[in-house]
Amino acid sequence: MFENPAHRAGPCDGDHRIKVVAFGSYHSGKTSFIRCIDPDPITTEVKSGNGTTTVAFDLAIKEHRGFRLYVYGTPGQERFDVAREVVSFGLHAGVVVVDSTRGMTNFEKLILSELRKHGIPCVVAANKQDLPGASLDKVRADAGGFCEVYPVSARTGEGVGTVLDRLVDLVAR
Ligand SMILES: Nc1nc2c(ncn2[C@@H]2O[C@H](COP(=O)(O)OP(=O)(O)OP(=O)(O)O)[C@@H](O)[C@H]2O)c(=O)[nH]1
Ligand SMILES: [Mg+2]
Repeated sequence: MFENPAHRAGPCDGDHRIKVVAFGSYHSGKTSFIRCIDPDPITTEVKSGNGTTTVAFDLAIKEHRGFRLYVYGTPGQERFDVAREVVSFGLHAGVVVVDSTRGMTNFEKLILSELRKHGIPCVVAANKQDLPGASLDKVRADAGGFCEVYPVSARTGEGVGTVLDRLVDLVAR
């Protein structure tokens, strides 16, 4: 997905714009994460079962520590792989949003290893920490010690600011 490094934005290039892309499996909480960043995001959701699902992308725009962050949410369903590739174009950093009640899926592990392979800064947001079945330790173990993992609840907003701080640090250093 990130195979052409020439298409990457590289380190933040002085214009103070940072593009972050949120990945994760179906219903891990990516759109909710985006809404914590920007209460009036662009979304492309359709009805799915009792809820909704993203079919193209979400976009949150936020001024943060002197940077303008463009945080894109991707579709979780694997059949939307083309949309994910298009939205990922030129990313500075990635965040893998994981449902901590189920642990990291194989798809999320694959995304994480692709990001690492291409040297793209990334962190894991261990989401849904407000739920009783959530395990931060399990997500940390699934990440295999290769990536920083932060506890988040996209329902309460807890931990989202810490993830943004860390992403800015990784890109702007
Ligand atoms: N309790 C709790 N529920 C959450 C949290 N984050 C998301 N949810 C719920 O999980 C469901 C899916 O959330 P979304 O934000 O739509 O997940 P998504 O990853 O964008 O889903 P797709 O676009 O279908 O891949 C919704 O019912 C949310 O309310 C959280 O931190 N805590
Ligand atoms: Mg979504």
